[in-house]
Amino acid sequence: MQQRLIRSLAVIGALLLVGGVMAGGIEFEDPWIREAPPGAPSLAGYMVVKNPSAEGRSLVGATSPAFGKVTLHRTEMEEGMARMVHQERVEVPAGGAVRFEPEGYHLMLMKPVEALKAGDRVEITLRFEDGESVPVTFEVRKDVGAGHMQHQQMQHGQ
Ligand SMILES: [Cu+2]
Repeated sequence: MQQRLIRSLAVIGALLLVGGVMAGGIEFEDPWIREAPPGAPSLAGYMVVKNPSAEGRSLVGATSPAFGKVTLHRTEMEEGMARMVHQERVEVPAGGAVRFEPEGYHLMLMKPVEALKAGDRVEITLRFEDGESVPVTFEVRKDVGAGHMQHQQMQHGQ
């Protein structure tokens, strides 16, 4: 009887974890990194940043022990060419969300310390303008959208 109760509690705990990471009112959903071929100079990280609070928040940077440098990027189309543009800040409006996804905003993860493969977990600390820093665990995955452009083939703009 007691064992069944413990098992139910474990299931509830797991469901809460699936719901996303909560920190300072900001919620990070589905954080993942696209697997890249070994030796790739950079990888891309994606997630959904939700801000259920009544105040707008701005993401201004990120760091990770797994990468030499992490910056905020956005892919923009210019005359039919995809181009990555560095973002000083990404605003997450009150009661809104910003999607980091292929062909849009992404975390540009440069100079990986070691090759990462699907299934690996990496911690990236996201920094907000108000000084709050939030560590988030990202999972490395193979890209599911085969139709997507290869990130490495795009031009880098600053
Ligand atoms: Cu980029």
